[in-house]
Amino acid sequence: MHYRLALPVLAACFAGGAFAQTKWDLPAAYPAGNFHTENLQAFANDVEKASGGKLKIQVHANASLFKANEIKRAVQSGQAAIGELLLANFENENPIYGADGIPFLASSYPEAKKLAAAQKPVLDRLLAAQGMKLLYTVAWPPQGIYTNKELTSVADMRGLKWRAYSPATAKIAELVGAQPVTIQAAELPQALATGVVNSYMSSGSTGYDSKTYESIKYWYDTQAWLPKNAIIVNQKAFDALDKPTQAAVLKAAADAEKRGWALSEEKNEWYKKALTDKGMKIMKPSTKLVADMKQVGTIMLADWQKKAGADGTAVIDAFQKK
Ligand code: PCA
Repeated sequence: MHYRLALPVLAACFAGGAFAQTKWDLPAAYPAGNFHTENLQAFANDVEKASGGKLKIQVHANASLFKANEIKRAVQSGQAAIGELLLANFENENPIYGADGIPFLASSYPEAKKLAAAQKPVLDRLLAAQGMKLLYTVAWPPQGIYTNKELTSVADMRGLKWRAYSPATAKIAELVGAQPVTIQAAELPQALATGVVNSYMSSGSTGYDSKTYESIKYWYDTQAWLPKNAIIVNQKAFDALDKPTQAAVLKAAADAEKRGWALSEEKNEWYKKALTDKGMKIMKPSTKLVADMKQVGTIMLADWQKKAGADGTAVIDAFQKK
């Protein structure tokens, strides 16, 4: 008798939404301790709190749910409601994704922010056409060259076994005569430990995460570009949330963007010190090496502009204007 009365009351509560919780899986490609992932986790916590527990986002770090280059399609198809991707990974789909992967186009935090703003309207349009929405982006720290060989010019890079993470980093290898192998960050520690690769370009962040200091001696601090991670959401999944929860997601995303960029810049210094403490030498590249790398950048920019057409022109114009 007792139960007969209580159960409908409980059921009414669920139906009324008081306890209804939406759960989103968030595939991410970088280790749990990486600053991007920590920022993502803070974003997820903020959303859960601000939505009063109505939306719970479960972060799956280190490519444990999907490989880095599969996350975009997973979100597009709704296999995951939300995900983190490295924009530059998708340059072959549309050059606009690769604007922040061109060496020496935007090579400082202020420039990277300008480029992010210039890219955003086009990214919004491209993602919307695929049923997705951009929530926020955060830059990686500036990219430098990991190698065991002392580099005086790019001629010294010939024949290196080069880890690439994107079409652009593979292209660099081609231009300098190195042998590119594409390896996602989650598999980099093993590739280094087994000698599959002996060089690559990335941030101090990934060098630290992947324990690159155990097999590689130098990092040339070329500050060549700052690629961005983007958090994207499936539009239908977003639209299915009630209005206050949508607002909570957007507010948490704006906060995460601000916090993430600040964290990236702050950690950039920390990573360099951490790598030094682990025995690596942080090298200032020679004038010749910088000039050579800039030439590589010039070739890649011209190439990119040819492929990127009117959208590319719009992005570069907006970047240079502001
Ligand atoms: N780390 C990522 C992408 C850029 C970066 O700094 C990686 O190496 O895969």
